[in-house]
Amino acid sequence: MKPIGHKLDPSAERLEWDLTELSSFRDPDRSGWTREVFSDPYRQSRQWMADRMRAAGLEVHVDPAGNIIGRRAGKQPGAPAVVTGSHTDTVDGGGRFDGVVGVLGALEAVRQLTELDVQLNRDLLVVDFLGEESNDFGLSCLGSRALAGELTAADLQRTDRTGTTLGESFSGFGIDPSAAVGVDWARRTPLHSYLELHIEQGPTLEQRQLPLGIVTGIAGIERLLATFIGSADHAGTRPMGDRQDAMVAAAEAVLAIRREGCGAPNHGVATTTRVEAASHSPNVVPGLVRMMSEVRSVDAKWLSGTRRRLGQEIQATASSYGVDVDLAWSTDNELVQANEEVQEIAASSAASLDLPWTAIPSGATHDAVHMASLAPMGMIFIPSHNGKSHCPEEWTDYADIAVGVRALAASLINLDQHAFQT
Ligand code: HGY
Ligand code: MN
Ligand code: MN
Repeated sequence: MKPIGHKLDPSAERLEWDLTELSSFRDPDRSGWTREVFSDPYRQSRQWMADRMRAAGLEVHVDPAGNIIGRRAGKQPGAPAVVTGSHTDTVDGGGRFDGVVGVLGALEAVRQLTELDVQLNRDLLVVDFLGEESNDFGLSCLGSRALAGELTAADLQRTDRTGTTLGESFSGFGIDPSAAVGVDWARRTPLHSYLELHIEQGPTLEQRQLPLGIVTGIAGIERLLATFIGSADHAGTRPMGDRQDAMVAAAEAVLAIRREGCGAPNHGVATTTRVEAASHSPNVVPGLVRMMSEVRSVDAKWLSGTRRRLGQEIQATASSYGVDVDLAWSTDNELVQANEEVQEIAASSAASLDLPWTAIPSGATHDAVHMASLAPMGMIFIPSHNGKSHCPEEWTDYADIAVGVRALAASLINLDQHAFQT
């Protein structure tokens, strides 16, 4: 590691200013710092982001999939680029740091390289990926998924709860859906590596009082949309022993999902995030109920059995209530391992700055999952206060973000010099 590392001194004040400004783009009708994909606050924030990238000296364009890309030219034009970035959309009721730290932190790293007159050999690309968060269409990581060639024409037909298709949402956002599906710049021009800074979104780093995590792998996610089909009845007249109550069958399934996650032998989580009766009347035995759940794990073997285990249990229980159930499974993303050499570079860069770190799996998914199919991938985590995320209480101290940016910048400098062995 060149002596430059010890000169890196990212500004917590600039980071605070940028994060505070970006957080002001929020949906006033929702809690937290809500800036969901395709929303007006998100649309307005992307012009601000492009302007901030330009102010940091980057050459900015928006690719056909809606990703904002800032380019810092390297000394060797044509050499495969080093890529960093993350997302700036949020969940409904989300916080100020998830994803944002990886984009604004990368901007601060760029400012640092420029202030220290560090010329990289390779182009450095800073990307604000479109729509990383899971959404009503049941598809996360829209922009990075498209870059990896994993967004399909069929995906464009997915509908949200209003019946709007994903393709219509792209169009309404000024993105040509077919161009998004066909975006191929990242597959036509080889990329050297991808490294993303992100909050941990869990309690480990704070509990262990460590400033950095080097991510070993990113959990696979199995998503379930279950439709329970019973028989609607008058809630006041239908005898209890003579019902086909879709809500009861769904309630049993919610608990089965929880038992699945609690039963994981090594690592696993399982969550039901939505149960909705088709009728919104309060005096009807639910005849049709939709349930949205997900199961995640870095244990591929265990995760591969979840559809079978849960399918059997949910079907059998529903049947005991005289309820049919349709189980629509989808793999949101496969389990992905971080590249060993990128992990080693991030770890040795941290060590060269006398920053302690630990290896850590990611239960959360990230754009890095899809970027891993385009270049050797790695992630650096910084602590989340109380391990909270996807809620207004999400918090990371600006000083901790600055430490993460130091590690990111040092790692990017070392990645720039690195010739991969594998
Ligand atoms: O769902 C996730 O893990 C990510 O925050 N989108
Ligand atoms: Mn995120
Ligand atoms: Mn998230």
